Amino acid sequence: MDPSLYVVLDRRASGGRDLEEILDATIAGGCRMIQLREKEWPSGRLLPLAERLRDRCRRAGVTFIVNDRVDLAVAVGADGVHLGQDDLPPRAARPLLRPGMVLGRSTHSVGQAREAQAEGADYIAVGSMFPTRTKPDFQLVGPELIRAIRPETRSPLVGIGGVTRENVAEVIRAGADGVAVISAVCGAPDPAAATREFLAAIGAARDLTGRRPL
Ligand code: TZP
Ligand code: MG
Repeated sequence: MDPSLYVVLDRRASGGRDLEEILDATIAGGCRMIQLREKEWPSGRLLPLAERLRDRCRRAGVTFIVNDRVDLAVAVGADGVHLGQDDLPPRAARPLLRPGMVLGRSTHSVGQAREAQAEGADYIAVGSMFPTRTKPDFQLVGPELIRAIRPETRSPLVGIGGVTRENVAEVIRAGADGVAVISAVCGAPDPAAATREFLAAIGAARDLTGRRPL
């Protein structure tokens, strides 16, 4: 798992383009970890899309994670599932997953991050880093929360929410291993170029912190 730039594919942020097109572009730009986030489609419609994205990720050796849906993640043979605070907690979800599947958890406080760690989450997402239009009910916690959680865990920490090529360095400098982004890649006119620029900015910020990639 390399969450340096974790691109979350969301149809609603993709400007009418197919998610396959965005996926191929971001992989061409160097992205190594993908999430499918679809909150409206019923299972029967979502399954074939998830299978197509899984196939493309598999061919490229890219980690493929499904948001919210443990059942769908297992059904399509995804590499993992991402669960928010309103979803199953890791302790309840883990027994449903295949051995070795990645379990990610969204957190908004030090307490939630401690709980995610104690329950065996494989990575911890922390947000929202900055204001975002993608999730109207976001809780603004800022990169300061990464700074507060960092000493408590060796689990990969991923900053999410309003992250752009301009502000990503702040998140990495706070101690994040990577960032998860929706609109800054899915909504970019050229998602491959956006990905390359993100990765360059992340690499440069890491050089300053002395923190190594996972
Ligand atoms: N969780 C916290 S903020 C957020 C999620 C899913 C939205 C991130 O989207 P964007 O477009 O990268 O701000
Ligand atoms: Mg969720």
